[in-house]
Amino acid sequence: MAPTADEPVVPPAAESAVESTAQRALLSWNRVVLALGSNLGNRLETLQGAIDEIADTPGVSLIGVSPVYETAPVGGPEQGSYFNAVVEVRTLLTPDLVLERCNSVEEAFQRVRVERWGPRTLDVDVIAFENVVQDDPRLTLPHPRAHERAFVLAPWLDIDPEAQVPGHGRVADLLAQVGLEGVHRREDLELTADR
Ligand code: A4P
Ligand code: MG
Repeated sequence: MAPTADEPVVPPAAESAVESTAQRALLSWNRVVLALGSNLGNRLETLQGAIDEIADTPGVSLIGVSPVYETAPVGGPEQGSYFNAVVEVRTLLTPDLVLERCNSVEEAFQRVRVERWGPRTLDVDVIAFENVVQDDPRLTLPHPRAHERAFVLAPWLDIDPEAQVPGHGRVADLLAQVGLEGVHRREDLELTADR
């Protein structure tokens, strides 16, 4: 029946618009920062292998890979120096699935958890997931110690000079406070995003 003059006519929403709105709500590409550390075995090969595994994850797209830093161990028993790096990804995965993937990558490199802060072939931590702040001990966001660790802040700043640690401020300012003692960029080494 044709509408009368005083009846409002609401045109139906285009189906494609409805679909893309729904998809946006369900699937958004979130920005995630991951930190990698290794101080056993072939450290550079391990970090590169981990980056390759991260890049191969469905729903994960690698955006940036930092330089390699050689760093003095922080905390734990006496142990050798670390190689540390930071990668930035965009992902469709939830925070829990990102952590699960990080744990699988660690396992693939035969990480054995013997003691907290002890030597390890590979540690992959979720440093930040967008601006999410959560206190869950299984997955604390941002990583509870990232803002005070030069071995995370220095490589992160290299790939994103505007980076912020949610709730703590700019990475550049945090690194200026913490200082660069014990962290040394290895100009002679390189990690790559496209292998
Ligand atoms: N967990 C909670 N939040 C997170 C998160 N944001 N990312 C839980 C990753 N894991 C998170 O982790 C212990 C528990 O933390 C897990 O059950 C996880 O669900 P883990 O990797 O099993 O153990 P860990 O790494 O020995 O302990 P932790 O507390 O993560 O140690 P950190 O703080 O990561 O420190 N010195 C140098 N120079 N370079 C390093 O890379 N790394 C460490 C480890 C110590 N000193 C270092 C370095
Ligand atoms: Mg860890």
